[in-house]
Amino acid sequence: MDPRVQQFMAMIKARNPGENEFHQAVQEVSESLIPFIEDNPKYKHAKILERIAEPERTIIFRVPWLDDKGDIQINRGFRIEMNSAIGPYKGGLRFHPTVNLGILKFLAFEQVFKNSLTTLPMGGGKGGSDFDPKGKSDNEVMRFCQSFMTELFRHIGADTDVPAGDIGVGGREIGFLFGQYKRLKNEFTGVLTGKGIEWGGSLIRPEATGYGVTYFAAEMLSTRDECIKGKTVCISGSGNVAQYATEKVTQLGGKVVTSSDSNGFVYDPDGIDPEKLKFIMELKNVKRGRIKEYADKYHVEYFEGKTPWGIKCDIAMPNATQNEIDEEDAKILVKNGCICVAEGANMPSTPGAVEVFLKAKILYGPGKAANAGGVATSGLEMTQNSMRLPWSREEVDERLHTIMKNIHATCVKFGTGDDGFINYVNGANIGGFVKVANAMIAQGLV
Ligand code: NDP
Ligand code: 2IT
Repeated sequence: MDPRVQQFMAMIKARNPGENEFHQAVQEVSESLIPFIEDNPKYKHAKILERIAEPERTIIFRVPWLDDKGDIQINRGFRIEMNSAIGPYKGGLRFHPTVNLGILKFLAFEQVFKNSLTTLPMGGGKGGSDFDPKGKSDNEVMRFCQSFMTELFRHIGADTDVPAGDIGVGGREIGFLFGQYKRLKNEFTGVLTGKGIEWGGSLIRPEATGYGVTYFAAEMLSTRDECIKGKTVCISGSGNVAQYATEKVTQLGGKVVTSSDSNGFVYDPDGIDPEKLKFIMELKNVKRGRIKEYADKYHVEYFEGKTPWGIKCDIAMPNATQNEIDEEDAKILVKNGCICVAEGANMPSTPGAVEVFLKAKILYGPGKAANAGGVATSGLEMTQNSMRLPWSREEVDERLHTIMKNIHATCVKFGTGDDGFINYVNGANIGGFVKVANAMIAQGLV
């Protein structure tokens, strides 16, 4: 390892003990940025890297709520307000039993660079809770959301901090959170994104991350005169991002052969067509069932406790969670002829896996670039809320598509090496950094 990175990471680890995912995210970024900063000493003198890795504010709070039996439950709530140099804090809320400070700090840190790449004026933040929505009734989820917002409301605002969804937080949860915010503040504002279309939401926001990651994959493929049409695609996850990535890949003529959840994956060699996708959407968004039921219904193979990376594919889209592709998985993907990895999830590839992809010189699009379509469209929802005018589906989709092309162009600009290989990791990290760093310098010691 570069001794400068080693020294920086020793400081980060000492200041943030036990926060492994945060260390991982900071290390990946610092490997790109430290050489860049050496060449651009104004960032070094201003200690931008040291400042950018320290949240502006961290809020941790108790969330008590009553379950259906009348028993008291206690969860922990968080909001990491990471960086506001280029706009209000912006980023999702995750409700999952694994949520802790280190995971949310990694997500908030990534969000700063991602939001900068979108070209829209949004700072970075992330929040959530160790609350597990699985197996809870709608009423329990509502009571939890109301209690969570009863503390969070004092820290957020349309011009201050604008949360949205992430794992375990979809339309239902955003509705309950928004309702409680409105009661407490007596204000109808764009304080959350991912709202319902009847009450301030944007068309295409539900689709945006999955569509965006597919647009990004198409851009990457076009650098090698390739396209989605005719390609076999392995997708992990079966939630929001996975569903709409499956839809868009299929629309563009690709064949999605896998879908998964935390219990296992299904392999459908004929492809998940629109009718089968409708079944997954009903299963996951309404019945809240397990992906195994797909295998029972369509008589395809189900692999309990496994991830889909052993299935031969041209394109892999990890759309579930962090560190879901390890070094071994990456080697198998490359060996099986995978030419493109586009990350719908945040940090789904371990550092060892990333190294395999970069060494093999395949097209590797890291999450902070490839999945930025979700937050970008949240930014477009904020714009529409400010104007008090909604845009059509076509208008939002067109803007999303343009933004994904621009993010790709930024990665090409900052990531192309002397041999012509586009290192999208460097491209996204440096491209996202410059705007935030310049804004921090301009605003003085804040
Ligand atoms: P959802 O909650 O809608 O779906 C998550 C999916 O991933 C589910 O299929 C879930 O399975 C699976 N999953 C979650 N945790 C794990 C785990 N520990 N191991 C295996 N599988 C798991 O979330 P989203 O689709 O919104 O988010 C997916 C990823 O995309 C996350 O990394 C998120 O940060 C990222 N992302 C989301 C954006 C958005 O707009 N929603 C924007 C950009 C990135 P199960 O149901 O069994 O838990
Ligand atoms: O990781 C992400 O970019 C999100 N979960 C979406 C954040 C947002 O504010 O829309």
